[in-house]
Order: sequence, then C-alpha cells, then structure tokens
Amino acid sequence: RRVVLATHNAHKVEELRKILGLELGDIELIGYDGPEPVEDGVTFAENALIKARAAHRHTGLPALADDSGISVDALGGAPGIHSARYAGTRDDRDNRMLLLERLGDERDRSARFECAAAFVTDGFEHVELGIWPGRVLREERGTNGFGYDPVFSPDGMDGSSAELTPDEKNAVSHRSRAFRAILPTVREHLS
Ligand code: ITT
Repeated sequence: RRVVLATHNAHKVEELRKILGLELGDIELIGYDGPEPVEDGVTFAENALIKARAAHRHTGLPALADDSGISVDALGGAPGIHSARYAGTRDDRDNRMLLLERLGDERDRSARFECAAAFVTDGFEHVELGIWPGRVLREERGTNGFGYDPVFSPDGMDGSSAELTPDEKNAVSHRSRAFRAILPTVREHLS
C-alpha cells in the first residue's frame, strides 16, 4: 500500500516522514518529483488540494499534500499562502528578514503557523487543518527547523520553534496536527 507525498520541499518531507512514520504501519510513503501545478487557490486548503490532485493524476497513486505558511495578525494575515516566496524568491532567510522589516516595532506580534493536509484518491478528496499559535520575535533565534522557525515563538515558549528538537516540534506543530488528523481517513481509503 503506497501513498505519494506531493511536496518538493525536502524539510517538509523530513518532518512528515517522522510525523507519519510511527503511525503508518504498512503504508509506504513515496516521494514525488513530477510537475508542480500552479497554486492559484486563495486558501491553504485549496492549494493543498491542487497539489494532491496533480500528484494523484500524475502517478495514479493516492496522494497527500501539505500547504502551509505563517499568518501575522498585524499584517492582515500576510504572508499567509504566499509564505514560501514572500521576498520574491524561495530563500528562507530573505523571507524572514522581510517579515521582521515589515513588522518593524509593531507591538502586536501575534501570528500562527497554519497547515492544510490534503488527501486525494480515486473519487475521494479530504482536507484537515492544523494551527500552531504564537508570535513573531524581534530577531532570529535557533538553527533547527526551516522557513520562519527562527523568528516564530510558539505560545508557552520564550524561545523560537528553531530551538526545539525535531521531535519536540513534531509533537505540537501545525503540520503534525493536520497530518495526524488526516491519517484515519487515509487508512480508511487504502483498505
Ligand atoms: P511544496 O509546495 O512543494 O510543498 P513549498 O515550500 O513551496 O513546498 P508552501 O507553498 O506550502 O510549500 O510554502 C510553505 C512555506 O511556509 C515554507 O516555505 C516556509 O517558508 C513556511 N513554513 C511552513 N511550515 C513551516 C514550518 O513548520 N516552519 C517554518 N516555516 C514554515
């Protein structure tokens, strides 16, 4: 029983293998290097479905996809679905620096990581959402994780999510919430 993981982001693949690894049992996760669809949805859920549909169409296998990002209240929810290319390229550091610059001295630093997990197989589609609330720091901290982790401080923590070990992050992150929530549905539709 095989499921294709419809992401080109190596950091996501690494996290998802760990998040799903323990609970997948006999399900095998296959990487995906097929064509990337145009992500022209306006929500995380729509874009996750677009990616999962494309991978399912291309491989014929049941497909899982992740669409995620950081939404900052004082910026009206930006960068949101545009998180990966906020600064115009896919450079994580440029994206973080632009976020700190745009937020400046703003006192309301509340933000959340969001993740939509989509599952698509023949005649069936399903999406689950995961949220990880916190705030944007004033400077980078930590070197683990990827993307905006060095500038994101989860609620209940002083430091950043880049100071968590992979296991600590996976126990509570937006990604792990969304994918743990979708797993029972994936199982049902593979048997
Ligand atoms: P795929 O579309 O191939 O899956 P992508 O990186 O383009 O890869 P997204 O459009 O979903 O994926 O963008 C996600 C971006 O949001 C990612 O590049 C990071 O900048 C940010 N992000 C998402 N989850 C994160 C996390 O756990 N920690 C830090 N940043 C995260």
